[in-house]
Amino acid sequence: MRSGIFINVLVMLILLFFPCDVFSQAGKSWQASQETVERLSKNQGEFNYYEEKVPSYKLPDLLTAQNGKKITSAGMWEKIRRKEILELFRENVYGRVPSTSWSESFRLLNEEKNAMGGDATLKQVDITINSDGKTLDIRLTLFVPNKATKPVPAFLLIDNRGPENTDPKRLVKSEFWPAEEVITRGYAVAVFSNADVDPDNFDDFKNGIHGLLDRGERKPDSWGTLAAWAWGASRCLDYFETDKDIDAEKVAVVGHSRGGKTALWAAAEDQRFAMAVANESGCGGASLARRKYGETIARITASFPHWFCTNYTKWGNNEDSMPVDMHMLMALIAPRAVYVTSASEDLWADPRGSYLSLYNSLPVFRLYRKNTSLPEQMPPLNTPVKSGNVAYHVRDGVHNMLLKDWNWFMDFGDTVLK
Ligand code: GTR
Repeated sequence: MRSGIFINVLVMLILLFFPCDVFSQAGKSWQASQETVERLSKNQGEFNYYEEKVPSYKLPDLLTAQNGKKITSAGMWEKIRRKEILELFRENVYGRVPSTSWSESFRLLNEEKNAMGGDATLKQVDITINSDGKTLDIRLTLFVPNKATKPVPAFLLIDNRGPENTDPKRLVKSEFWPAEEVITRGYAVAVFSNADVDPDNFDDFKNGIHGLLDRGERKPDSWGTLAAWAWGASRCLDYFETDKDIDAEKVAVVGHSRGGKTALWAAAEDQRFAMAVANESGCGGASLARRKYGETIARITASFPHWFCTNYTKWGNNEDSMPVDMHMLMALIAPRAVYVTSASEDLWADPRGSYLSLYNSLPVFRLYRKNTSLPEQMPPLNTPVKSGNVAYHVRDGVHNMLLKDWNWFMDFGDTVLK
């Protein structure tokens, strides 16, 4: 009798502390829980969360060049098609970096050899951009493992959540940037704040790096804020190339949400990045626009008009005419590594659309490594899938980046960065 009560209490406690879909979906290909679909549909009726209402669509062909020629080798991809697609993304989505000349310098502001109880060295570096006598500082915070005997690979976070997540003194610790855990795994861990490069508000492109480099009237393909942040990530990589503790050929750029969109574009634009991690990057990031599931182009360009180039607004409610879709963004990163993630409750960022984007980019990864393949079905909850240089997981829970996500990034890093 007493043991019956005990079991009942135990079951109740388990159900209380673990989301039901963790159990009901164990081992099965992930699908959105009906309860979440209904709840979100009720709260945000103008957006689609029903899989059965996703329109049929045809993705632009990755391997046919604009002149109709079929791309059959990595060489042809690099010489012809990759360049075409990169230009299409500059023109239609993120915008072009202006050609204004600038210079940069690095200043080590602080170095503590005994950080993290002796496990790491902390370096704080100001990257100063100079153009026509105006300057802008990007503050880079970096921990390097003290036990390393050679230059180490690094994870660089584009921080869009504010300094409370990235305390250099480590009095406040956050799973969003779990620096201790990354150091323990033998990587360097770095972060810069996106706001240093361009504050995240719509001020008609007067502040941040726009204020320094933009000249004349804005054009429909002038760079937006995401492209500016991506450019900032590349400046951190410039610094890594000068730091003998870092293996600059093995740097992963990591971002969450708007930072995830940025990480993908940073790696597409700058082929020095060895890996991109796009955590729950959603619309304008990994998820396929043509599915019109969750956040849409019309919505994102209305709520965040400064993120993209003006041309991008043309594709709101007109996705099928857009000359690119996001599988092509993943392909721009090939053959380097890409890790895409989703969270089970974060349907706004369209988990399935994010997986399908990666899945549909595989023909390009295969030009380099024939046997790269992912299952057609999404993997089960909390079960990363990886093949060659691509990886994906859908974690249980809400929109966030947690230690659990980072541990999987590092597992993948162990195979592609070490
Ligand atoms: C949301 C936006 C998403 C995502 C997110 C974030 O409001 O709709 O596209 O970028 O912000 O960055 O947290």
